[in-house]
Amino acid sequence: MTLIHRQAASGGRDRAPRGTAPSGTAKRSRRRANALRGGVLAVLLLCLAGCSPNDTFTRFGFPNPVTDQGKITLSLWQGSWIAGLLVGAVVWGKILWSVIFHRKRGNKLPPQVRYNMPIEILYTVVPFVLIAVLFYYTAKDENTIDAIPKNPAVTVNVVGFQWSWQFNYPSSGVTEDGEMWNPSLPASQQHLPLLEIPEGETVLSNLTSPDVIHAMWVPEFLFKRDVIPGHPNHFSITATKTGTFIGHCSELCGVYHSRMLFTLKIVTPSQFNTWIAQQKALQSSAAGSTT
Ligand SMILES: [Cu+2]
Repeated sequence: MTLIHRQAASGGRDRAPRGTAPSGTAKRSRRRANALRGGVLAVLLLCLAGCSPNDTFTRFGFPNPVTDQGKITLSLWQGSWIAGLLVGAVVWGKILWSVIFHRKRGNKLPPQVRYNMPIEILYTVVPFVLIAVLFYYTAKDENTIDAIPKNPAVTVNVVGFQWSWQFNYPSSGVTEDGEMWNPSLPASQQHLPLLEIPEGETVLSNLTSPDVIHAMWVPEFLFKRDVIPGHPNHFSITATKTGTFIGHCSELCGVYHSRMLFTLKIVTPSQFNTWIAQQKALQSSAAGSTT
C-alpha cells in the first residue's frame, strides 16, 4: 500500500498546473505513471493471490506445519529463501546493469579495478556476514526444535522395525500395532499402526529399532528423526491442529521400506483421554481372555 501511495504521489507531481492544457510531455509522463501504477497493482494482486494460509506459494513448497516446532522450521525455510532471493536480486540487478549500461562502445579499455582493496574486503566480508546470520538462526532454531521437555504430557515409545511401527504409551500400558501398507487393498481397508496424540500438549517420542536404521517422518511435522538400533533417539512436538495424517519411514531399510506407513491422528485432549481409556480397557480384557 505504501508503494501505491508513493507511486500516486510521484504521479501527481507530473500533472499539468490547474487551468492549463497538459503539454505532450506531461501527457506522456502521466501515461507512464499510470502504466507503472497498474504494474505495481498487478504485482501486489499476484502476491496477495498467493498469500492464502493454505497456499504452498508463500511456504516455498513446504507442507502446512501442524506443530509448534514445524512452524519454526517453516520460518527458517522462508527466511533463507527471502535472503537468497534478495542476494539473487542484487546479483541479477548488477549483471543486467552491466549488460545494459556498460556495453563495449569502442576500443578504449575501461578503468581496471584489480587490487582494489575496499572492493576485495567488501566481497569477502558480505558473504561471511550472510553465512554467519544463516548459521545463527539455524543453530538457534535447531536448539529449540531439539529441546526435550522435562515433564511431557504424553510419552510414546516408538519402535520402528522391518517393516512397520509399534507405538507404546508407558503411562497407560497401551500398545498400538498394525500392518504395513497392503497394495492390494483400498486405502479404507488398510490396517496401519495408529499413533494418536493430543493437540496443544507436549508429546515426547522415544525411538528404538531392533533391526536396521529407520527414520520417523510425518511430512506435516517438517521433521524426521533416525531410528537407530542400539542408539535410542528422542524428539518432542506440540501439535497445533487436529487431523489425520500419514507417517512414513524415510530411511531406506529394505524391500518393503515404502510400505512402512502409519496413521497419525491428532485429537483434542479430552478425545485423547477417552481413546486411551478405551484402548486400555480393550487391551486388558483381550489379555485377560487369552490367559
Ligand atoms: Cu524403515
